[in-house]
Amino acid sequence: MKKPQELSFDQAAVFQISHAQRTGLELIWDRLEAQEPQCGFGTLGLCCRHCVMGPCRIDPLGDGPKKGVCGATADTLVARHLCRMIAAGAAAHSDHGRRPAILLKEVALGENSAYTIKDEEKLRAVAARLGISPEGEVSQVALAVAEVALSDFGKQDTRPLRFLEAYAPKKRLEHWQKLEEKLLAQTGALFGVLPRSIDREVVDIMHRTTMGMDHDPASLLLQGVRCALSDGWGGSLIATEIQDILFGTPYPRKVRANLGVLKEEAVNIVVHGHEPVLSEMIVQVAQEEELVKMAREMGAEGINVVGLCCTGNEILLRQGVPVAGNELHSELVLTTGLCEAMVVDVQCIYPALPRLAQCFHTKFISTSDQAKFPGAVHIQFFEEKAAEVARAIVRLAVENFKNRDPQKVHYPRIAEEALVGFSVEALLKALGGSVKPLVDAIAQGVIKGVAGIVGCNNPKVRQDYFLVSLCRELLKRDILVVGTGCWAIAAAKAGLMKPEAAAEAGPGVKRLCETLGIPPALHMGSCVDCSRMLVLLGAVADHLSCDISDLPVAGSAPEWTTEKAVSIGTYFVASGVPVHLWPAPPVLGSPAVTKLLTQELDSLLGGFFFVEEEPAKAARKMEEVILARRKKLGLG
Ligand code: SF4
Ligand code: MSK
Repeated sequence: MKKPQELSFDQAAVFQISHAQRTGLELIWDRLEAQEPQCGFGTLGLCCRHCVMGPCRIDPLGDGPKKGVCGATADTLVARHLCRMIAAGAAAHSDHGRRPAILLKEVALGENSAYTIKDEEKLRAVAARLGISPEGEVSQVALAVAEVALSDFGKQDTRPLRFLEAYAPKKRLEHWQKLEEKLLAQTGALFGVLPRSIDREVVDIMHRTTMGMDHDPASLLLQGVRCALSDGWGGSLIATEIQDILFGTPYPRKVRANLGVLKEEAVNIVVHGHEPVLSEMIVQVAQEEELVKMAREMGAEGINVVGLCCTGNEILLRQGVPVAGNELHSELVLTTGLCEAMVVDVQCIYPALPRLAQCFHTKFISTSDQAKFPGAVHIQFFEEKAAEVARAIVRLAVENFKNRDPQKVHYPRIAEEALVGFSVEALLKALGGSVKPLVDAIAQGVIKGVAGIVGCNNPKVRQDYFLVSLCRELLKRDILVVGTGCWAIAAAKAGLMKPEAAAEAGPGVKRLCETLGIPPALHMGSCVDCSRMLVLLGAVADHLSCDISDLPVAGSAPEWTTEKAVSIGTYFVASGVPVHLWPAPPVLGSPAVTKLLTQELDSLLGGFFFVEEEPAKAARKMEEVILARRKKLGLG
């Protein structure tokens, strides 16, 4: 058994893992150990179960087979598998985006009175961007925006997504169009890159990766690119923009992060998953007098709602609700013995959680028809009855306070302060209304460039070590860091989101942060909010009349876990951003696909993937990319 400090870089986690090890509670690291050694074929992407002539596997080095039963090669297997990962990731983000789009339509039509439009200014700005008249009745504008969003999910023509056309910078849009024309002229075959509709690109991948369909790795990967673009400039962007309209655009606010946000004297409700639709309502009803009174009658001081993962990020940024941790904290938070309820919606919710909750008094409450868990209490969420459902959940948690066993309470009183909420609108405000000061800071060499860090925790990597160390390495090199998801929570827990943390950065980042009053690591939101980074890149590119692939920027997903991260990485690469990954994706079984991803995509799209195991080495490579682009721009 590994020592807790080998498993996590976060002292609160180390404290809690030690407790779990002492008391015999099973955690994710134990299950990883039980799986080892993990399957080499799977690690290399060399297994296939797409039909029942299989399962097939390919042995690249030994005496085993070099083809599947149907004749599929390693290149096909690897490319098909990666494509399906992209499709699954894009589907998750985009299905998330569909929900607020439908809700906006219902609110506009007066069919749902539980929600309102909180940010009318953003609604009118989004409408104007989409070419819809921003004037007139709010409900009319909202309906028109919702209709465009919903049509991007299901339209059947071949015109690119309206959201992509409206938001992608001019030169990038031209680049994708020309690429399609060039490939047609060179090969006589169609290679689509521009997404037609969000649902269609996922279906296309599921179709073309069945037995006996597309076996050409380049063709498969280009469809992967198209599908990923339908996520970044489509489903995720729609999620972000419409959630801002319905729940408010984030602006900077001070918050607290880590397990110490739990309160011993209060009813603790942990909300976990990705969507803000229910959690916003839980935060709201938990402040109602009747429920607070009920909590007091139970002997608690009040009700303490805290977030986890990206549901946590959503309400952290918009409501200032404290966040208990990122992905690998989801079990640890239960082991504190302080959670009256864990309420989950969708995505990144370990099926182990209900079993662990049963070791305590915690009610594990699932709410989505798409994410049910054996051992959970299921309280179905209906948007039109949002407040009633949220009240039922909070009441259950409050009633459960009496069942808390003080003997089982054990938690670290560790939490950091952070300044979060850097939406594009908030950043522009901090910059005085335009991206010019940021562009000037880059052009004058005050900072070298900007890096985006995204993604998850992965028990194969010491928790938060890569996320935090990479961030520190980049800041030291005078590269400003922005990001989302579990990285953002890691950076907040590590204190990198306090303005004072600029003292750790190089002189340029320090000066910029002090001038603008911002921290050196900027929290831009949840996983779907990676779209905010695309919008920011687009604004800078348009300001300079250049392409994103000209900008001194780089990205990283250094502890990635989910298929969603593959889609995110791919849409950044496809938008012209080089992206670092660790761990390596399951593609190394095909040298041809590996070469495509790490080299050839660069000439097609202006972005590429690279793998690096050490934070300092990854930061150096990202700096090299940024410096090379500066040189090309004549910035020295
Ligand atoms: Fe095997 Fe081909 Fe079927 Fe895959 S599609 S399981 S490689 S026969
Ligand atoms: S929650 S996708 S583990 S960032 Fe968005 Fe974290 Fe990755 Fe889930």
